[in-house]
Formats: sequence, structure tokens, C-alpha cells
Amino acid sequence: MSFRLIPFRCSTPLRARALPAARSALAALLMGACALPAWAQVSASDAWTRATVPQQKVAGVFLKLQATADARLVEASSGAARAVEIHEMAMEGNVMKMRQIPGLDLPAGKPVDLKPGGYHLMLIDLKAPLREGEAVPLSLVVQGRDGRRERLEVKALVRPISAVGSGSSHGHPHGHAHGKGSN
Ligand SMILES: [Cu+2]
Repeated sequence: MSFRLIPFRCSTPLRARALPAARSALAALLMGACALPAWAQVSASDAWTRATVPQQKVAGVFLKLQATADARLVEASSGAARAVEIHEMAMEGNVMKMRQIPGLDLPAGKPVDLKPGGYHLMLIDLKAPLREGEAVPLSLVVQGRDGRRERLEVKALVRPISAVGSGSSHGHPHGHAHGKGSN
């Protein structure tokens, strides 16, 4: 059997009867977790996107996600766009294309990198161009294995148009048709 994290409340007294080493490790874990809202199973960091040109209606958002227990990113939204989709990059014939996926698995303890050329979030129908230095608010919905859903608020920093992800030269293709678009 593998070790599983047991859900807890920060207000619940800890009654661990573990070995001292295990107990201090557990205490450190709980202290770290208690710095966040009690329900937080997933942390997000380094969220960013790129500045857009006036006619551009879509933009990719990149970030790092890590879950303490197996979870799945199932939904995203933003006040800056009509919709936010979860996308992957996949080969279609000889061409790398992005496509929408229903969700993205976040295995326990394993960082998941959403980056240019890979998984990303896609802002669809931007309400206004994204300007460098702004922060785009995002709301992510993550579902645990027990079906419980949690919401995670994230701000994505708008980087220059020319920004590329770390370690990737594969830029995000702009302006291609998204299935749900009306034009
Ligand atoms: Cu995309």
C-alpha cells in the first residue's frame, strides 16, 4: 500500500502517535498546509501569459500546479475572457496542434508544468487586449478523487509579446481557429 495523505482540518488537534521523526515531518507538513486555506490541496505558481495585439482574441496561460493528493483540473474561468479552455499539444499527422481536453490530471506530489508547447490554459474571446505588466485573474476548479471540488484563485502576469517559456522554443500558435468561435 502506498502512503496516502489524510484530509484534516487545521483546527483539529493533532493526535499523531507516530515515531518522533515521522511526527516532526508530519508537523512540518501540517504547518505548511495550514499557511494556506484548510481546503487547499493544489498550489499554483509562476502563472503567466503574453501581451496581445488588438485583434487577437485568444491567449495561452502557463503555470505550475502541484497537488498534495490526486486531483484533476476540470474547469477554469477568467473575468478577462468569455471562456477558458484546458488545452494540450498533440501531433496531427506531422503537425503539432493544440486541442481542448476535458481535464488535466494532477498526480499527488508531482509538479505539472503548463508551458508553451505543452499543456496550457486558453483564454477564449478576450474582452480587451492583455497589456504587459497586468495581472489576469483566473479561477481554477480542481476535483479530488472523492469528487469534492475546490476553487483556486490565480493571477497570471502578462509578459511581453515576445516572451517564451523556460526551456522551450516552441511558441504558441496565435490566431488559429478554435472550434467554438463564431467566425
Ligand atoms: Cu491553446
